[in-house]
Amino acid sequence: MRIDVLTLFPEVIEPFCGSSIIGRARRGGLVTIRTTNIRDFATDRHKSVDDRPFGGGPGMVMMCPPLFAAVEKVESEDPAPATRVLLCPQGEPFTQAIARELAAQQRLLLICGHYEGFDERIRLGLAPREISIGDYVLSGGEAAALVLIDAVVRLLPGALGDEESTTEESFSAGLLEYPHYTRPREFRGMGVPDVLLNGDHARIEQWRRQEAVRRTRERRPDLLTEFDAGPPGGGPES
Ligand code: 9D3
Repeated sequence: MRIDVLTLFPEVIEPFCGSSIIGRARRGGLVTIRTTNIRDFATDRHKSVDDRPFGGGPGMVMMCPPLFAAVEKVESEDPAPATRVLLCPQGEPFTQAIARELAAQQRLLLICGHYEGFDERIRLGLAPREISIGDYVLSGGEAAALVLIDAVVRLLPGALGDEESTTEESFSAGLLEYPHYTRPREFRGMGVPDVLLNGDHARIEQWRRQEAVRRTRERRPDLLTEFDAGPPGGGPES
């Protein structure tokens, strides 16, 4: 996969994409990630990338010419068609299902803004998929692009080590994680549930599933299917 990031702050994108699982995937040739500074495509002597809104009002608006030039230049570097993504608060809420869809593409082109908004003709002319990462206000699209890259790259075949990948498909899919413990057996007066210490793997698995369901019911009831949910009002395990 190739991912291009169009941004005014390439220095924010680069270190994150060199570290951890993403860095390893890059070094292993699973993904090529390139950043392009939209400002390099400004056409006036002030290197403008934004301007005041027609009709007045607060803030600045990202203008069309530099961004279109950047998109055309970057897309011309590789014949594979790119799935264009505009990171913006008005976009479709990002989910694991969208991450899976994007991970199946050959090429992604992510566009980050840093202004009150984008000139509407960016949407008309580039027809990007618009994605938001949630209902809170960021100062720009870069953090959202990093979230998306992280979620997508770890899904590429071979990106996760053997140990990391197996947990993904485990019985707990769709539930929150069960509680984890490691050494020491006692820490500042806090112990470890006995069931985890006596080696009965069937009971351990049963306990973990019960705790995962309990936690999901308490914290994220919206994730529970009817099958997981148990009787309304909670059964004996709550
Ligand atoms: C405070 C400015 N807001 C006025 C109602 C509009 C606004 C414009 C630009 C709010 C945030 C931003 C910058 N945000 C993003 O570029 C962004 C974002 C986000 O803020 N939240 C969740 N997902 C995303 S993806 C891109």
